[in-house]
Formats: sequence, C-alpha cells, structure tokens
Amino acid sequence: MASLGRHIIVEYYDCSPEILNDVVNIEKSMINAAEEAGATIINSTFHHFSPYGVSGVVVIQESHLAIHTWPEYGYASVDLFTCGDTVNPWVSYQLLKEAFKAGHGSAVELSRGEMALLKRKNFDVKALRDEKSTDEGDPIRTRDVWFTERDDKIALSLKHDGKLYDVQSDYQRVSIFNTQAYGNMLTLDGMVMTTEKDEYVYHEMITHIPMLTHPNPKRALVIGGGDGGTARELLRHDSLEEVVMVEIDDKVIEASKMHLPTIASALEHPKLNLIVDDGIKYVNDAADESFDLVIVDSTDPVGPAEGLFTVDFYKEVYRILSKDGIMVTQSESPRFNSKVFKEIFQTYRGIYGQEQVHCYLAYIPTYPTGMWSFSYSSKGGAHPIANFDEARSKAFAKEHRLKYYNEDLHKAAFALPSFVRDMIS
Ligand code: SPD
Repeated sequence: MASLGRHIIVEYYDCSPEILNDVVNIEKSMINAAEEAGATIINSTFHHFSPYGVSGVVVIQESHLAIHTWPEYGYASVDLFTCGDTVNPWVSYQLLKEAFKAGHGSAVELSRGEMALLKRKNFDVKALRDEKSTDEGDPIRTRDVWFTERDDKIALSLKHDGKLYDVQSDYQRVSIFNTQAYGNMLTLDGMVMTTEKDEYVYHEMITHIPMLTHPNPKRALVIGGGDGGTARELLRHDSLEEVVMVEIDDKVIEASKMHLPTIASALEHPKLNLIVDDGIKYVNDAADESFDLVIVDSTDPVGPAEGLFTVDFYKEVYRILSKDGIMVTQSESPRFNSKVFKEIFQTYRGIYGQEQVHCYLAYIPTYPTGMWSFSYSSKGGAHPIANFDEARSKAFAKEHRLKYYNEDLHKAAFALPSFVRDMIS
C-alpha cells in the first residue's frame, strides 16, 4: 500500500426524499454497504433531525462510513474511509447509490497518509495496553466489537471476538459469532437463534413440556431446528421410536456442526431422520395422524420462516397429528413481537379450539426482551398441567441433570403475567 487509507468523498443527487429521511433504513443500508464491502462492523450511531435530515456513522474495524442527508434536496453526502486492502469501498459506493435510488452519483478518491511522507515512530505497545487479568483470571480484552440485533425501537448487543462462520445461503445469512459472554452464537439474517450458554432454556422448554404431558409419544416431527438442540432434548426420551427433523437450510446444519458441537451433538443419532427440505412441503405430503408430536422450531416470521406462520400450514399440522397429538411452537416475545404473538394464538385457537391452546413462558437472555413464549395445542385435549405426571417429570429432570426444566417450572411456566393473559384472552 502506498498510503495508510483510501478516502472516497461521495455525492448522491436526485435521491428519493423519503428514503433520505428514513433513519432506520439508512442505518441498515450503511451497515449492509460496509459488510458487503468486506468490512467488520464495530458499532453505528444514527440521528434523525426534525423535521428532516439524517446523520450517522458506521465504525468499522477498517475505519468508518459517514453520511449526512438533505431529503428536501434529494441529496446525500457520504464519506467512505477504509484502511488496509481487505475492504473495497467502491462496493459500498455502488450499493448506497442503489439503496438511495440516486439519479446521479459522483465520487473522488483521495489517498490518506502517503507512505512516502511518513516515518514510523517506535513505541512500547504493551505499555499502552492493559495486559493484566481480572480477579477470575480471564484476560482483559481490549477489542470492542459488538453484534447488535435491533428493530426500530429496541436493540440487544453482545460483544464478540469475531465471526467464525459467515455464509449467504440460498435462504438467509448464516453466521456464527464468538461472543464473550454467551460463547458461540448462531444468527440468521442478523437475528439471534441460539447461543452455547443459554440454549438449554429454549430447547428444554420446547421439548420436555409436551413430551412429559403426552401419554405415549412414539413419533415426533421437528420443523426447522437445524442447530440440533431440539432433537438432542427429544432424544433423551427413550419412548420415542423416531424423530423426523426437516430443516430447509443445510448451511444452518453445517455451521452448527462446526461451531456449536454441544448443541448439534445428536444430529447423527440413529433414531433421528434428518431431512434437508422445505418443512411446509413435508407437512403437506405427510400422512394423516402420522405424528404424536409436532414441534415448530422456527426462526422469526421474516424470510424463509414466513410460510410457517400461516393458517394453511397449521391446518395441515393438525391433520398429521395423531388423536392424542400435541403441537408446540415457539411463539415469539409478547413484548417485542406483540402483533405476531396475538395472531399466533388466535390462529391456533381457530383450529384446535379455544380451550386446547395454552401459552407458556421462559426467560432467554439473548432474545429480545428476554421473555419468550411457546404455544401448546392439543388435538385430543391433553391438558399441560392436569395431564402431567409430576413424579415422572421430577425423575426425568434429575436423571438428565436438566438445567432449566423441572417439575415446578412445568406448572409455573403456564402462569402468565396479566398483560400477557389479556393479550390472548
Ligand atoms: N428471535 C429468536 C427466535 C428463535 C427461534 N428459534 C431458535 C432456534 C433454536 N433451535
């Protein structure tokens, strides 16, 4: 490199005024432009001015992208500054031009910090860094890079040491981050799916509640769940003769096998029939009354999982459940995804009947708001508490040294805060 950095000063004219006044979308576009150019995001901050105009900056490991917009003139000024040769700022330039629907764009590239004019100064790097350990002996890390899951009002951030896997599959962006607090973490299209340190809450609760309520479950179907956690928990139950799991995205399975070995530990189990295909198609083609339990371990209702949140799909699930059959689904956060949460329970009650559908909760620190819900719907009327054998549940939790589920929690999980109860009654 003949210089320390490349600075591209950009003008976009004749842009869409609406787009240039939409702070949430501008931030998304800037982050996307940085990622697609090969940059590692450290953090971002954006501000909407009243009545119009947006300013913001995305700090990347290789420097920064900054913007200010004048929607009233359809004009945006952008700085793309990159160091090193791993990021191509012209990729960002082109993507932003498209994102802002610019009629015309112009740019000049400046070299910053000409090497011919620089003289390296030696100093003691160690003296500038804190090399000590914490009281627990953990090294103090100076790296300050964050993963953030956000909607337009709430964000959840986790500090990480980098990405271990990052692939655009046919369906979604599949990534594994090495987080400092929760171990390796799977995200799909920027949404947290599971982490090594708190996965047990979700996976124990989505499986053992129905398994310890159903009188004699022999065949279980999991839709989604490619990380393997749900299958791992189901296969603790010897009564099951077969678990069929249908995951649409083989990259989720690949990433989990490579980087979430404790979660994916049962993916080679002899009783597991793992099918890489569309779960909706599988359910449509399955025979009537062929499963005792169906678990929908889906992502959130955007992208490939959207079809899993429709009436038609759930009618088909009902059809393939045996007479005593139970369906359990992850049903989003009452606080974060209120609209979807309400719709889910309305839909299921329309199919199974008002009294056959129950909601239960669990506390998952890495999901938005921490409060997560599951739905329990029974075809034959099995009640999740009346039909539950407390002694069996206690023995099971003890034998398998479960970390979240136990006989008390089985009952307590169905006790809903009043605001949640009101949302679905
Ligand atoms: N917003 C998080 C929803 C995640 C649901 N599925 C998680 C998959 C874990 N097996």
